[in-house]
Amino acid sequence: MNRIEINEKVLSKNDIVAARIREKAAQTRTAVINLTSSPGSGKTSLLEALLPRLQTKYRLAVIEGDLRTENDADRLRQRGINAIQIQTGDACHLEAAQVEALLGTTEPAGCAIELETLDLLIIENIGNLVCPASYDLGEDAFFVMLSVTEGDDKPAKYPTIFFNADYFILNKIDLAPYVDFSIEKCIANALAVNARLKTATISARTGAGLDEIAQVIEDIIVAKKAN
Ligand SMILES: Nc1nc2c(ncn2[C@@H]2O[C@H](COP(=O)(O)OP(=O)(O)OP(=O)(O)O)[C@@H](O)[C@H]2O)c(=O)[nH]1
Ligand SMILES: [Mg+2]
Repeated sequence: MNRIEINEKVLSKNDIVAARIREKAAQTRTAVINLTSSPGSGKTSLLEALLPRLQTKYRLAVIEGDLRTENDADRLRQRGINAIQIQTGDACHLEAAQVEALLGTTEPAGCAIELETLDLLIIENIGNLVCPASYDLGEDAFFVMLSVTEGDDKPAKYPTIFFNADYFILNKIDLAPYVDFSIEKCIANALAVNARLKTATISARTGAGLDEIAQVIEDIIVAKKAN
């Protein structure tokens, strides 16, 4: 019997849609960031603190993912940020098709976000350190966040998301003196999983470290424009 060897990776349906988003964002030179963490690490707080100042320079929008409520999109809208909420019902992660449906790549007439008009699209994924790790959303950069109340062993326990991430943001460092958490150990655990990971320690509450994150995002936007 003749055997045919197939060496190419078989793309999942999600990968195919993510590739379409990436292609579209390449055409419009829009930087796309996927931000995820466990529930309540401070993703929306970071966006609330950071985006009003980035918005003075760049055209941006946010897609918010949660199982239920418009709370996070409302919080950002109150700060003048263009935000659209996806409610997944029971699903623990966003899929590329849900993002594409808002971008109008399948139905231009009904699109909610025009990539052509944006320098930056941030997707705040559902709070979960497991499922979002495996779903490409067509992003240029994948940010994973953790906060100091969650335990410094989490990168070792949930390695896939840290392995797939580009940036690791450790939030709520203002609370570090009050909890049993070693920042050094946590970062070492993250780097042991992924030595390429860039790391930053911040407090969305006090503003510590936010200049660095703003610069990282700006660099991603500028690199996208130059491509
Ligand atoms: N002390 C302190 N509290 C923070 C900080 N960042 C966020 N919080 C608080 O943490 C809680 C959760 O913050 P959110 O911004 O809603 O977290 P999230 O990751 O967006 O949550 P989900 O979208 O529900 O997963 C809120 O009560 C925030 O005020 C921080 O840097 N320091
Ligand atoms: Mg949130």
